[in-house]
Amino acid sequence: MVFPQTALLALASVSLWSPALCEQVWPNARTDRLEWLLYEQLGGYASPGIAFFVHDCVGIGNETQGINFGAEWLRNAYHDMSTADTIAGTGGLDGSIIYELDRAENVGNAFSETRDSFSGLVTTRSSLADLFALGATFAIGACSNGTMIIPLRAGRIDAREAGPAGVPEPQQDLATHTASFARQGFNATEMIELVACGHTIGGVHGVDFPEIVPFVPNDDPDDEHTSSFDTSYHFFDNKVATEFISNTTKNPLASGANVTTRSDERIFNSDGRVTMRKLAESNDYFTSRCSILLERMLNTVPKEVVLTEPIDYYPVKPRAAQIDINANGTMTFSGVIRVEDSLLTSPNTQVRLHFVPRNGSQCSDATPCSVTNGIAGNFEHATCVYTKCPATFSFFEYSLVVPSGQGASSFVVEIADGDTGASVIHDNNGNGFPTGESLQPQYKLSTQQTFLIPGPDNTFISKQQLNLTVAVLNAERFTNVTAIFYEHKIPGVNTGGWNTESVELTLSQKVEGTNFTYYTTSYARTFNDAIGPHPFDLVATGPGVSISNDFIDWNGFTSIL
Ligand code: HEM
Ligand SMILES: *[C@@H]1O[C@H](CO)[C@@H](O)[C@H](O)[C@H]1NC(C)=O
Ligand SMILES: *[C@@H]1O[C@H](CO)[C@@H](O)[C@H](O)[C@H]1NC(C)=O
Ligand SMILES: *[C@@H]1O[C@H](CO)[C@@H](O)[C@H](O)[C@H]1NC(C)=O
Ligand SMILES: *[C@@H]1O[C@H](CO)[C@@H](O)[C@H](O)[C@H]1NC(C)=O
Ligand SMILES: *[C@@H]1O[C@H](CO)[C@@H](O)[C@H](O)[C@H]1NC(C)=O
Ligand SMILES: *[C@@H]1O[C@H](CO)[C@@H](O)[C@H](O)[C@H]1NC(C)=O
Ligand SMILES: *[C@@H]1O[C@H](CO)[C@@H](O)[C@H](O)[C@H]1NC(C)=O
Ligand SMILES: *[C@@H]1O[C@H](CO)[C@@H](O)[C@H](O)[C@H]1NC(C)=O
Ligand SMILES: *[C@@H]1O[C@H](CO)[C@@H](O)[C@H](O)[C@H]1NC(C)=O
Ligand SMILES: CC(=O)N[C@H]1CO[C@H](CO)[C@@H](O)[C@@H]1O
Repeated sequence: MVFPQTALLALASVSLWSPALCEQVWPNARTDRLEWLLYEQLGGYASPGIAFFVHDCVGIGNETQGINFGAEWLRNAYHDMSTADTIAGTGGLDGSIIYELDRAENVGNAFSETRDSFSGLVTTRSSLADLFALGATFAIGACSNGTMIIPLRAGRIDAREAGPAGVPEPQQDLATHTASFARQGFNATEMIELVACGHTIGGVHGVDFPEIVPFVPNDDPDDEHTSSFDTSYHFFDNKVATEFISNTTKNPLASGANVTTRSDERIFNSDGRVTMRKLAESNDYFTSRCSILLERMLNTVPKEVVLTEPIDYYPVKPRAAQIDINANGTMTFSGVIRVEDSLLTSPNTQVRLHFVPRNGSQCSDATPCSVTNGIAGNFEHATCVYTKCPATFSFFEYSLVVPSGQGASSFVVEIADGDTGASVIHDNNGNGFPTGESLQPQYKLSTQQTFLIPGPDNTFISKQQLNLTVAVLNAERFTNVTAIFYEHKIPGVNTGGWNTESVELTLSQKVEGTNFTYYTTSYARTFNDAIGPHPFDLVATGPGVSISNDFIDWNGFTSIL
């Protein structure tokens, strides 16, 4: 069946067709990368699965060794943030902690472990500071069994160097802590609450704090001599408060033998236990106060940083789109459509893509521009590490060949219930999903190769080469077709900025029977750490015209070994 655009518009006015509600317009350079990491936590299409590190809170940590990954990711975010000066508008969640690990206030493995878990995911669209916030939201969600979902905003900027010291330490007195929390933007009541919110998971490691948790000769030698804050140290609940109020707490910072380091006791008692009693009375009140204060903590950033709106998921999201120009005068649009499972209302539901031809030409029986995939075409499923996910997703592959003169500037996605016939058009808030067909890497013609080359001192270092072919539509408009490659300024650390290299592509040939022209280049990079190549950008410029295709992932290209 053929679906010209005019027919689509006519159908849209029929009552069976209701427009889908979605505020976000795709693509969004500031949030799309984090949307992917946040909502495709497990499974999914090329998901790194980083949230698995904190499944059930402890995650890949080992409770018998006293290692709780959820607790580490939350403590990491607080320590990075807690040197903020909210009056001056400096510091906050900015990733500066990676330069501050030699300080006594940052003792323990939590901070280097969190850095190493996330640094491979740093891109120009996901700063280490954003990833630290993401990690904390994962931890809070996983430790609360999915009941506390902290809204995540994007846009934090990584510091290039250490900031001032000032993480609170347990031997400091109440006045010092009150002043410290005021500097961080939390008043005396909020200080009590935020400390309780942090100290509901994990505990104090005697290997790092022997003055708080003293070494006992016959103690279990494996658990880093960890003494937990409450009896549910892998669960985000108000036991930290109930056990404190009932005077049964084993929290080493509240009832430990060393009175000097009982900072939690001093803080929790500072208003005559009024706040702790309220937190102890209701777990719902506890988690709601913690949600508010932890969100504020994660959004504490230097004054020049502008955060995005909270990142919602797209009910329908294009993924891994490829456009190849074929030798026979056609072009192939292929890729993956991610669909929220709740939209797949019956086992017979069909997902149809309707492409809008370039320059208003019409689809026909001879040259159709729709493609349909049923539930059977679902080849992947994305879910989350919480018991209850905000959304789960299915993935549908598509491939459509059209004459290159017809092309396609955008498409809409129709989801049709196979039983009732009811149909919903997802049109990206009225914009359609743009294909960006005018400037496209050629996945079938490009190749990527990795090999070892002799380095200094008889060692070998890795070299990666991308032989890139790009198809440009109506190339006469442009004087320059340029690829912009990014490399980390600091190998291995993966933050602290980017070196960019602009490479002019060379005109190769006009593709017979089409208005596309191939441009090529060969780009080689050497690297001495495991961090893969960063996505690159393409730009075509000419008199009064400029188009771009940004953030192209190397993973799409064929690798030859
Ligand atoms: C006066 C303020 C605070 C002091 C003095 C303090 C002190 C400490 C100490 C000494 C530890 C033991 C660390 C270890 O052995 O690994 C700890 C653990 C922890 N803190 Fe705090 N803290 C404070 C506030 C906070 C806040 C506001 C949060 C988060 C909202 C937080 C989150 C955590 C977490 C999650 C752990 C457990 C880490 C693990 O088990 O690996 N702390 N804190
Ligand atoms: C956790 O640590 C204990 C004690 O060292 C060890 O016996 C156990 O195998 C570890 N478990 C995992 C899952 O690594
Ligand atoms: C987590 O939530 C699910 C239902 O949402 C429940 O069945 C399960 O017992 C909860 N787990 C814990 C540890 O509370
Ligand atoms: C802290 O602020 C909250 C509201 O933002 C207020 O209810 C509370 O009384 C304040 N506490 C102090 C000690 O000022
Ligand atoms: C108690 O803690 C303080 C501060 O860290 C330390 O100076 C002192 O030696 C500790 N006392 C004992 C008995 O460990
Ligand atoms: C707990 O200790 C405090 C301070 O010593 C005391 O006022 C309170 O009555 C005790 N509470 C219980 C439940 O024993
Ligand atoms: C043109 O080439 C493409 C890609 O090889 C192929 O899928 C398509 O069927 C061909 N079309 C015609 C009309 O030969
Ligand atoms: C190339 O573009 C011209 C001008 O837009 C158009 O008339 C012609 O049909 C196109 N040729 C092909 C093969 O697409
Ligand atoms: C990639 O391009 C380089 C430079 O033009 C060339 O030497 C090499 O043979 C090409 N590699 C492949 C696999 O085509
Ligand atoms: C276009 O390419 C030429 C030759 O490679 C180069 O000299 C010039 O700076 C480029 N112009 C732009 C706007 O990139
Ligand atoms: C006649 C016409 O509208 N031509 C346009 C077709 O699409 C290309 C690429 O978007 C434009 O450059 C042409 O102007």
